[in-house]
Amino acid sequence: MVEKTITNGEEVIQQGDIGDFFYVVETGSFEVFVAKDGKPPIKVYQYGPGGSFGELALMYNSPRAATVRATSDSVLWALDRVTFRRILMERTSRKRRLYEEFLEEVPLLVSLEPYERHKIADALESVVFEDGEVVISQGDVGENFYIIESGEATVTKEENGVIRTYPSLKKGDYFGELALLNDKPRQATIRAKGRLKCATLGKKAFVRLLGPVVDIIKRNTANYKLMNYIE
Ligand code: 1OR
Repeated sequence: MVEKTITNGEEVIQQGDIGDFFYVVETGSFEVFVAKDGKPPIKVYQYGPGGSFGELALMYNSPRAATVRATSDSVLWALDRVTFRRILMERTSRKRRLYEEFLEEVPLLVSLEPYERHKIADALESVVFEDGEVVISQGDVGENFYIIESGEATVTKEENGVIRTYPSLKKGDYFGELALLNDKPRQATIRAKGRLKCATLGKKAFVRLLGPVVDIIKRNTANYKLMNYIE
C-alpha cells in the first residue's frame, strides 16, 4: 500500500471516473456525495479512521459510484486495482454474499442502507461456541459485539451472591453492546445453549459501523432496565 497525504477539501474520488485505487483511512475524515439524474450531489455517507472506500469500481469494473472528498487534512493508504483484485476482492465479495441475507433479517439493521450492511459484512467474523461454553463473562472488559447467526444463548447475572436468569437470546438477537457503549465491565454472563454461532465485530468496527443504529441500541437498553437487568 502507498501512503497518501490529503488536504482538507481535496477530492480523492470523482463520480463517473474509472477506478484505480482502493483506500483505507488512517487519520482524518471524508464525505461521500452521489449525484443522480442531473440533480445536485447529495451527501450519503462519511468515513473516519479505519473506514475504507473505492472498492465498488474495482470489484464490478464500473465507473466510480460516488465522489469522496476530505473534510479535514487526512492520511490514506492506497492499494492499486490489480493488487486489490488479486488479494482482497474474492474475500470481500464472499463475505458480502455470506452475510447479506442474514443481515437483512436482523431487526436492528433493517433501517440501514444495503451499502452500510455490506460494510458491516466486511468486518464480521463468525465464531462457534459449543453447549455450555461461556461467550461473555460478567465483570470482564468488553472487546466484542455479537449477533446470533444460529442457536441460542442464556443470560445470567450475579448480584450479591444471587444468580438470576433472563430470557434466552435467539437468531438475530445481539449482545455485548453495553460494555462497548458505556466502557463498563460486562454486566452479565452469556453462555451457549446447544451449539451457538455468532457473527462478531470488534469494538472499533462496532463504533465505526453501527453509529447509525446506536440510538436504537440505546433505546433497547431501556428494556434491560425494565427487567432489572442493569441498574
Ligand atoms: P467506488 O469505487 O464506486 C466511490 O468509488 C466510493 O464511494 C464507492 O466505491 C464506495 O466505496 C463509496 N453508493 C455508492 N458508493 C458509496 C456509497 C453509496 N457510500 C459510500 N460509497 N451509497 C448509496 C447512495 C445511493 C451510500 C449508502 C449509505
